[in-house]
Amino acid sequence: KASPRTHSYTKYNSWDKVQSWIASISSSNPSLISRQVIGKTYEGRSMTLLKLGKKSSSAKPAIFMDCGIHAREWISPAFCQWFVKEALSTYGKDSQMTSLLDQMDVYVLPVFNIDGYDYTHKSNRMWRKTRSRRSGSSCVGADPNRNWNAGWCTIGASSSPCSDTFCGYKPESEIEVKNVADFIRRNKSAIKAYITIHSYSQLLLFPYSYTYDLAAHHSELLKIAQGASAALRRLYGTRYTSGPGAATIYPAAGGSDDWAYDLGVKYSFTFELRDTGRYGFLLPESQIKPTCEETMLAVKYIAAYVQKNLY
Ligand code: PAY
Ligand code: ZN
Repeated sequence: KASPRTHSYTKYNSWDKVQSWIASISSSNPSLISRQVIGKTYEGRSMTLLKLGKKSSSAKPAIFMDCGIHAREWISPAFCQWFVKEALSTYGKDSQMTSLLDQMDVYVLPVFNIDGYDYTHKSNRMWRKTRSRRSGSSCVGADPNRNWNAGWCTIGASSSPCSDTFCGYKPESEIEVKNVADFIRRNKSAIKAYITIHSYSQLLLFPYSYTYDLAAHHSELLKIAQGASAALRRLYGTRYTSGPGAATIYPAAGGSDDWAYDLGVKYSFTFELRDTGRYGFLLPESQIKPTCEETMLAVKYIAAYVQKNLY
């Protein structure tokens, strides 16, 4: 069993490695981290959610962050692992992290689409979707970022099971989406921010993607995204573009950020990490460290804003 110290944060770890890391890191520091299984994937793997935060006798507001909705976006789970490590190692040293974990809980789902992630390591590096099957179609999986109940399958999604953007047979047809949606619904009053990590394109997106209509909190979300992008850029000069999904990348219905926002989670963001296409999904391992370091600054910027603007 890998201890959190021997785990490599600068490699793209297989699901088996991530799974043993989840077990060891959550038992390494019981006063700051705990874990809970929120359900199983289609293929039966346990979806373990980590909760970071100082134990408190009263209810704490929370941030929910997931990585690896799309199987091939390997830098994304690498970032969630990095975030957990950094949170634990800087608590008590970095004043912002200390105050964040004292006052709030941060839920981290290290790999959302575990079946797909495992498949990209073993069979097809460019797989994007889940691995669900249904009789009547020989095509496998649905797009877990088109399967949420937010303008479901109306635009930028396909109703064809063989498409890479297949929206599924109905909203939350994918068990992984249902498990996370159920958790967020159950904890709706605590969850103040939703952050989902994708790659690539270097964008910081916020609602909406299912419509060109501006979100009710558009100017506040834009201001936060621009502040977070500026913080990120300060480290290595990496340029991000901020804006609503539909106008900034493309219209796409059924996404998790729009769903969380419409549920009432005001601070809802989608990161598209490095790069802008040179390597795309095949970002070299040598870029894991700088990518994670700069992304930490943006995520911490958003967290600090949320902490100061609880609602
Ligand atoms: O919010 O509009 C949104 C979602 C955008 C992402 C999506 O298609 O779900 C963007 C893509 C992603 O990360 O999956 C971008 C990558 C490069 C892709 O596959 O096109
Ligand atoms: Zn993605």
